[in-house]
Amino acid sequence: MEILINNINSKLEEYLPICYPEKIFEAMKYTLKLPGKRLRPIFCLETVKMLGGEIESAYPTACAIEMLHVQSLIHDDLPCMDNDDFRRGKPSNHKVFGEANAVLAGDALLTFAPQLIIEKSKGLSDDTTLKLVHEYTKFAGAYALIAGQVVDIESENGILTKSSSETLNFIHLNKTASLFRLAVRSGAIIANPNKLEELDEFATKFGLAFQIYDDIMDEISTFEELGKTIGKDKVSNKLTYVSLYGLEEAKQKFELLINECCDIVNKYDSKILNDILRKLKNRIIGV
Ligand code: GRG
Repeated sequence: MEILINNINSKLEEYLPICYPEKIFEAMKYTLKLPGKRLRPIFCLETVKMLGGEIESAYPTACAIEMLHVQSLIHDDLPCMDNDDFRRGKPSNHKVFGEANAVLAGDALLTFAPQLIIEKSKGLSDDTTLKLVHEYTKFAGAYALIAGQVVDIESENGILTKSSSETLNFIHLNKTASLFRLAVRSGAIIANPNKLEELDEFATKFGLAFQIYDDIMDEISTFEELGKTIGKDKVSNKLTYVSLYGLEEAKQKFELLINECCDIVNKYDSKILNDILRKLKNRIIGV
């Protein structure tokens, strides 16, 4: 897994050279280069690999999805959103570059990512490239990622138009599962579209499980482990799996989903995806 992460990091560096005006590129690269887990690009590249595709052709898409993820983190940390001073163990983007540059850095990553897919994807047909950009725009926009964030903010302000459990599922399916779905679906589009539906089900379940993991970790983890402020959900009375179901039931829901993910991934050959699932499960449930 370390080799794959190093390859992703070198490609991220290669794909984003610094130009004039340097400040915007420095702001874009700052959060991008901090040590994230790179789960979404790994999911994209591993899908390509386990479906027998050419992994090199998928790096621009995998890196574009990481750029979109980083954009969402930079904007999520802004004072007008989740208002967090730390991300990936360091001061968040707006704390270093100011709010205006953080907004612009997010915008620039969001718009550069599809440019990267179009300009750098080698060995893919125009039809495949068009499908990849289409997936990107579908999952980044108001029908997915942004929808999740809007309802998340509304729920924090006490606005609930559906039941709490429906609202929570809507938020997490859109805010968190969207980018895992985008990653895995893109991999299937590159390598074998016949497997798209089954792997999309895996990514959706994983996205929900990962958000439950994130909610549980906010309760049980430390700043050192997570690299961001801990315990904020409880203080702000946020609607989370832990606040709605309690810690034990949240753990059970997490375990059920992770086991379902394992059942799908076991049909394929991916040591890396298996390792990720096992690591998350061990952290929450124990061996
Ligand atoms: C697309 C214009 C546009 C806006 C985005 C701000 C926003 C709207 C959405 C917020 C989405 C968000 C921050 C979801 C949280 C998902 C989550 C669990 C993030 C943490 O992921 P990790 O643990 O992070 O994989 P690292 O740092 O390891 O990459």
